[in-house]
Amino acid sequence: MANTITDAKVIVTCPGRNFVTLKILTSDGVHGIGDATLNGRELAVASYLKDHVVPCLIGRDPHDIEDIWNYLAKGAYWRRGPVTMAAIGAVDTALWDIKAKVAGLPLYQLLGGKSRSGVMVYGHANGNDLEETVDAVGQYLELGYKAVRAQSGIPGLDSVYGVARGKLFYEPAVKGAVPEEQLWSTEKYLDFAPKLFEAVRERYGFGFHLLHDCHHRLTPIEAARLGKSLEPYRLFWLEDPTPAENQEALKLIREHTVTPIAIGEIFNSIHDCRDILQNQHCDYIRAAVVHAGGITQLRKIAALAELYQIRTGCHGATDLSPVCMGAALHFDLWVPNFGIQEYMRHSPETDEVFPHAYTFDDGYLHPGEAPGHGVDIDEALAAKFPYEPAYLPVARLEDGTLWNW
Ligand code: KDG
Ligand code: MG
Repeated sequence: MANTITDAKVIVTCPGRNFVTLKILTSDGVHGIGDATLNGRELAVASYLKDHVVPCLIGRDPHDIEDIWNYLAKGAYWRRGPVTMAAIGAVDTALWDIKAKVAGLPLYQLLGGKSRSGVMVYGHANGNDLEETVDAVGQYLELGYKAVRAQSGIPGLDSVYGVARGKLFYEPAVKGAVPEEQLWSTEKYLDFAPKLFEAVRERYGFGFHLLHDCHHRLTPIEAARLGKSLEPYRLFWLEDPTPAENQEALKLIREHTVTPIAIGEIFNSIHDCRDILQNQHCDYIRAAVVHAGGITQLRKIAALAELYQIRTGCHGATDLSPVCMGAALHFDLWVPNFGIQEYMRHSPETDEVFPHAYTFDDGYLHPGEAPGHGVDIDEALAAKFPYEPAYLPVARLEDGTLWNW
């Protein structure tokens, strides 16, 4: 009898932070899993999957990945959006996992084989002030990282994106029934940022890649000024300099600076990427397996980017589960126009809930050779960590105006 999808479970677990995982079961006993986590909106995706997607999967051939993708993306009539695309991304990832397991091959072999021996990753160095952050960069270099992102506390601001609160693992979501509010000052940031990168290069030189995330906070001309002021420190990239809705902003930034631009972690469709890629308004595209509709759409985005020598730099924060990381690493090992992969280590509890085949060695991750994407879920352990409401913070300017977090 033909192999069919017999069931799909949506598993919500909180081993330190919330994750939504889809597990698809098939008649010949093979299962696949996909990440469906959308930070701060987890239950919306869980419901979308349980109530509207899972019933449509039962009885289908799990090998019809492209047809199922189109069925879910076009068949819903209501297209795109982070909730829909995270759900589709989870189905797609689980189906690629199944196909590769049935083939008895690691997923990267089905995509076209390896294009490199390892996946260069960047780690997150952060500190409460300039000194602490510069020291933290050194710790990552000692661990063998070839690329480090630096984010620092800013004089005069209480809490800043990217800075851990006394923990080893930075986690932007804050537990609680409603989001925490934080104050932001672009003036203080722009005054401070060049001093940080000057100090990092002065201490450690230029023999490694240095990255920074603006996290959508600047206006186009402010971003242009920052990019220009950071040119002497030769960043690998400046990420999300402005909010991505106004894509023309990148053109203005480009006219003023040669600091490379990365964007796209909140994009969920190839159509979000299309104009930016075709106009060569970025150097790295950050769309991720989970939020951009899985491997099926991500590889189309990468193929479009390749035409313009734009490289990939997949989002890999802690809210993208180890399942997403595993799938991303297979994609990264294969994709011809690979740039870099973000790697924020998950907590030990999370790693235990999601046993995985990927390994870190000397600045590179490798997805491993296990059939599929190499990541599973320990359901019994996951059940011990029930969902806890948590949200990303909200930012306001010092006069109370709501701003981009
Ligand atoms: O859920 C939001 C986080 O993933 C985001 O704030 C992390 O910007 C981020 C990054 O570059 O990792
Ligand atoms: Mg970012």
